[in-house]
Amino acid sequence: DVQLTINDIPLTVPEGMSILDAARTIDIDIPTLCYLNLHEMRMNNHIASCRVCVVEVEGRRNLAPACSTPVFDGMVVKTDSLRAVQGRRTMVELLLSDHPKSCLTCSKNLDCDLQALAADLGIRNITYEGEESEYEIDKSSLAIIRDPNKCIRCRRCETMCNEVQTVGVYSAVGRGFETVVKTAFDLPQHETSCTFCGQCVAVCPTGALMELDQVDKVWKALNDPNRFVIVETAPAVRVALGEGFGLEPGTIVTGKMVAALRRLGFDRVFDTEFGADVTIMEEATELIHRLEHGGRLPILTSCCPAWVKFFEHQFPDLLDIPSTCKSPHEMLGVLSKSYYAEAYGIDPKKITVVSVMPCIAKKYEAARPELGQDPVTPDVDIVITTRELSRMIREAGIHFEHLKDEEFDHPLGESTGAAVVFGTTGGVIEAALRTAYEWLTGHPLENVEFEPLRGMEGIKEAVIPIGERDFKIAVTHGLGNARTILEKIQAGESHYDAIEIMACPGGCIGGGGQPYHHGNLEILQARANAIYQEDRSKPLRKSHENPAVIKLYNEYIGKPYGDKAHELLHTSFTQ
Ligand code: HC0
Ligand code: SF4
Repeated sequence: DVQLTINDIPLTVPEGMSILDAARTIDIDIPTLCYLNLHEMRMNNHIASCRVCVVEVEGRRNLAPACSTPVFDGMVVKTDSLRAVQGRRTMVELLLSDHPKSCLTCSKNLDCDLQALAADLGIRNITYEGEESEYEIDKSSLAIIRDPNKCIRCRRCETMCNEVQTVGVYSAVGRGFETVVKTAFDLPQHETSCTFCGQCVAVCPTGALMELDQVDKVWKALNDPNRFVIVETAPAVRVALGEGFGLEPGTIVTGKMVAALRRLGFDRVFDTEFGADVTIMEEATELIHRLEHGGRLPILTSCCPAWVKFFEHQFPDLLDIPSTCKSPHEMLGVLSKSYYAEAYGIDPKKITVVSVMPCIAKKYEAARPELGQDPVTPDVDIVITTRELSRMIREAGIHFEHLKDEEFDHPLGESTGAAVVFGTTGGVIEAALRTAYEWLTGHPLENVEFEPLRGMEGIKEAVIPIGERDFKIAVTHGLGNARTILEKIQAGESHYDAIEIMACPGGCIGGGGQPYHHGNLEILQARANAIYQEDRSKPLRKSHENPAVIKLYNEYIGKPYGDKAHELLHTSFTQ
């Protein structure tokens, strides 16, 4: 340990710690736009490119970047001296001199770290008349918009994509002012191996990386008298949407969210969780089918579209092991346009299904041609993120905090606790086990909570005895962790029966479309806790006990994994 003082406050911290992290231990925030140490995700961006965190170190002539300067014994640091503050302002002014001044119309407006810092530092004019770079905006993908003009070269996206997700889409080229973060060979985003997980968007401090905004499309559908507009909401949205309205992370806003969606004018408010319960009916049956017919194991969950794109690109030899189930929001979409439409006499061609997701990749998934009954009838028409929904609510002038709770519409709004846990890492496999256990043993499962599958560990493993057989289960989140486990399977070093994989650290609660965590991962933990609390509060906690799901199978689908189920609820993967 070393002893030092920061702003005359004495403190003791471990050797090797940066000044910036040391200051945080005594609640002094040194601003930074590039540094990001998300220990739990194994992300550490410490390239000292923005130079906003400069501080004065006694005995040194130059200001030191706090993020990359380690503490030493007897060090005397001033973060708030006139020189340090001036240095910081100069750096921000330089960044602003080469940044578009279109904050008012930027989609990151009021959520931008650069804007917030300029406000905090009281910058009122930009003294440096620099030359502004001009780059083309990349609108090639159906999920992510990349505007290099707003890039401040912090390289967080690069670290996230290369080191945490191991996809390697971005790299910085050039030096100094000329540096720019580009895709490999400067390819349009949709031609790269990008999975659209959106984690780069989640850590971008400015509006350089944003989701494709589809709010206008939703307004248009809502205002078209010829459209019957159905909305469905993902499990993870209800534990994060409140953050957009100043509520504490982890506040459960299911009832308010339903009320807000009705006020926005949706004709029906359904729940992706109904689709999640149906997914479990199919996936548990598929697992049992593979066990009985000597099918290939492990079975991999396939409801995360970024993960699907990742294995299609990177592990084409494993294309036959993921479950063929469509993801829950796709199942809900196709059931809305078939089962529900037939029962209520609505022309499926007039139905628009909008799904609200924590995820950016769902935008790309919904556009996959095989996920629809025919080319003009996709299962899901429009996907908006949690952030886009909170904007719509504000745009409509709805006081979200004051709304009274309302219930989802029936029957596609009914769900069990098993469906809500889909929203956090480990949840899908836990839900599947709750059903598979009862189907395989014929006995009721007393304790439905599988503790070893829970928590934020990157790779979790557990052996779960079911009847005569021990099931070896793994759970991973973050694509880098997924790669580790798949490479072991390829090499024949590991044998599992089932693996859940989610692309985003934390699972869907940490999705790229959620309210920004700004580097505070306690927010993800609070959302996860809320998911488990919602599960405990449900009277039914096993998917196969959902009465509306039982009715769906009796009246419409027939057997799980049967012909009708295959036609509507299953898909295939391509290289
Ligand atoms: Fe998820 Fe889903 S759990 S992927 O993370 O399976 O996005 O929340 O909606 O579809 O249900 C996201 C979340 C979903 C789907 C469900 C699954
Ligand atoms: Fe990489 Fe994910 Fe961003 Fe694509 S969306 S560039 S895969 S971090």
